[in-house]
Order: sequence, then structure tokens, then C-alpha cells
Amino acid sequence: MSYKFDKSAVAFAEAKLHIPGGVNSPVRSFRSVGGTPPFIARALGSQIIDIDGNRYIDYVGSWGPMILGHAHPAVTEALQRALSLGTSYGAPTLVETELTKSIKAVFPSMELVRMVNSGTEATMSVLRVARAFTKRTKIVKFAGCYHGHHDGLLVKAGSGAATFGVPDSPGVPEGIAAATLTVPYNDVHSLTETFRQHGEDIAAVIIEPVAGNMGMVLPLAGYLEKVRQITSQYGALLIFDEVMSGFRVAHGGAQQIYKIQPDLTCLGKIIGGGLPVGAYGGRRDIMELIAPAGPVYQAGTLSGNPLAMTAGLVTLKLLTEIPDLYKKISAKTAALCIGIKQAAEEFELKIQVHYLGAMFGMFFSDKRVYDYDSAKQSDTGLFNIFFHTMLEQGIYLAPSQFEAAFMSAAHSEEDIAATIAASRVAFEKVKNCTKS
Ligand code: KE4
Repeated sequence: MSYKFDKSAVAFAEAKLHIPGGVNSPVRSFRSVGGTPPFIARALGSQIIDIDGNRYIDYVGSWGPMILGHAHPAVTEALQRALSLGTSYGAPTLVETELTKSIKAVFPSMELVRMVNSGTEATMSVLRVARAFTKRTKIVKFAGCYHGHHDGLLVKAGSGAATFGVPDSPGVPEGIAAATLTVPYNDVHSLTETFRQHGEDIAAVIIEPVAGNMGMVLPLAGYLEKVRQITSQYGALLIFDEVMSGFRVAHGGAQQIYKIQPDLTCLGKIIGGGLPVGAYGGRRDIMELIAPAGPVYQAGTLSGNPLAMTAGLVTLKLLTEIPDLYKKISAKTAALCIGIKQAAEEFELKIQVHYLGAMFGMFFSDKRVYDYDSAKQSDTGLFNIFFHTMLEQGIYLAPSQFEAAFMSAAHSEEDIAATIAASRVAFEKVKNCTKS
């Protein structure tokens, strides 16, 4: 059955009249891969269905939140009950404390947690409290890591040796960018050198401990330990941005796998079960600076709203209660990635496949990918051919080489087999394109 996107094409043209680029988040526009983004009508389990009636096995999962699969009955039922009690009060509720306790049970480094409405709000707020606590101004981030769209982190490495940041978007003031130093991921020497030069004025380092925004890139052996050691040595705070990796690469995120205790952690996505959410938290002596406990201001009309808290609480309870859930999801991810790698080799195509827990990614590159520069060596043209050939076979991957993919508890063995089979067709097409 050939996929048609007629209704989505009409919908996309209409959306562009009213919404910038026709989407409410850029990556959804398919600008990176070309073509028309399917407009989704509904989803259930591992599947999404678009308004043309095309069905897809979904490996985007709303960019991470849907680890249980779409429209999980327990989440839906709990939300329906919560809806009948109202949608938002702007006052404290029991469910906020319950969700926070569920997070702390899995992330013991988070002694106090503040709920917000997005990962962006979480990372924006965590920088403020890090600067207030240390009374320092500079922040270190890593090329290829993404922490949301606030000015302080929409920054890229400056030219030449200077690591001072320059804006990564129009509208970001030079002065704000200059307070953010950018260094390569997985490069201990650059980080050490940056601290040697600026260490006394660095408030914090913020890192995706398992990176998912340059494609999926894993920390090299011992790297995160060195980052922890360097930040401690200079009195800078270590912030793990686990908005994507939290409850994803393992139940307790990257900090559980690599046994690193960050000073502060940001979470999002999965903890809201598909509703708008973010959270930041960590050492009590730092988080007690946050208003109203302390002087560092941060607020939000819908922070901790009962619907997101309810969806998140049910999701986290299931992640804890379903026996061997992470073991099973990790095994599915591994089986899929090994199968795709083997399929590529059948066509003598060299790809890099990375996976950990319920997260995976692939690069059309014959070289190791360990940072943003090496990720950018990938052949995005080949990726785009692969992407569309998979889409037309009912496999919905992230529409960019520089994104990650996400497995859920709802993906079946049949889904995995169908995806590997579809990848053979896609690799054959890629191979034929490389010949011509
Ligand atoms: P949000 O503001 O999108 O909830 O979270 C920002 C954020 C912070 N930190 C990390 C590690 C993230 O991955 C994200 C957001 N991830 C992207 C995926 N590349 C969300 C998808 C999108 O931007 O549309």
C-alpha cells in the first residue's frame, strides 16, 4: 500500500497560514528531511495514525514521553477521573507531592524538586539557582547538546580558541551568550583547559549525560567521572540534563547507569506522561534557595497542574510496578538495533548505531561518532532517503539525522521484525542511490 499524504498536505498549507512554519516546534516541519509532515489523528500503543489513514510504528513517541506507549488505559482512565475534578486550581494539591516522591524514589540525588511546565523552563531555572548558589556567572555547555530554547543556552562555540559563546539564534543578546562557554562533548582536555582559564567564575556545567540532540551519542568510558571530578575541584555545580535520558536510558537515568551524583538534575517528558511538564531538583542546600523557601524567584501558573501530575504519577508507578519493564524494553531496543545494523551490512553500508535502555540512534557515517563534529560528518542525504523509505513503509522515525529514537513498552516483537524488514528495503534504496 503506497502512502498518500493528500489530507496532510492540505492541512499543512492551512497551518502555515496561521502558525510559523505550520508547526509549533520546528523539527516537526520535516524541513530537515523534506516532504510533508503527516498530521496525526490518533495514537494507540506503538502506533500513530495520520489524517490520511496511514498507520505507523512510532519511534518518536512525542520525543520521549510515551515510554508506555500511546493512550495507555491506566493513564487515560486516571486522567478522565482527574478531569472530572477540574483542570487547574493554582493551589497546592496532594498529587504534586506524590509525583515528587515518586521521582525522588528513583533519583535520590534530587532531595528537593520543583515542577515546571517544560524542559526549557527546568534548565532555565536551574541555571538561575546555580548562579545564585555559587555567586558566579559563567556556564559551560557542550556542542551538540540541547537544553531547550532559553537565551542562556541557545549558544554555540565562538570562533577560534576562545570558548566564549556566540548566539545560536537571532534575538539572543551577545552579552548573555558570552556568559556561556561551549566545549566539545567527550573531550576532557577542552573541559580541563576551560576550567584552567575560567574555573573560578564557572557556576555550573550542564550536560546531557547521554546525548540525544546531536543524534544519540554516548559518553566515552570515564568521561562523566572526569566531568564530576573537574567541577568538584573548582567548586562548580554539575547539572545533568536528563529531560530525555531520565526514566529512558534506565529507570534512574544516566546517573544510575554511570553512578555519578550530579548536584542538580533536570527532568521532563516521561514524568508528565505526555502532558506539559518539566522539573528541576537536587541538593537540598541549593534548592532551598528557590522562592518561597529562599530568594531565588521562579514561578508558573500551571506548574504542578493536576492533569500533568496525574498522568506522570500513573506513568511512574507503572514504570516501577511492571516486572522487568526496563529489561524487556532494553532487549527490544537491542534486537532492533542489531537487526538494523545487520541489514545495513547486507548492503555493504557502514552506519553507526548507538543504543542504551529504551533510546537509540543511527548515523549514516563510516566513522565513529562521539561528538557533534563527528556527528556532522554523517551523510544526511542518505539519511533522508532512508527516512522517507521507512515512512512510506509505515515506520515513523525522527525527521532529522540529529535526533534520537525511542522504544516503548507497547512495541511488539512483530513491530521490531517489521521495522528490520522495512530497513532492508530502505537500505537497498540507499545503496542504489549511492551507485547512481
Ligand atoms: P522542552 O522545552 O522541549 O520540554 O525540553 C527541552 C529539552 C531540554 N533538554 C533536553 C535534553 C531535551 O532533549 C529537550 C527537548 N528535546 C527535543 C528533542 N530534540 C524536543 C522536541 C522538540 O524540540 O520539538
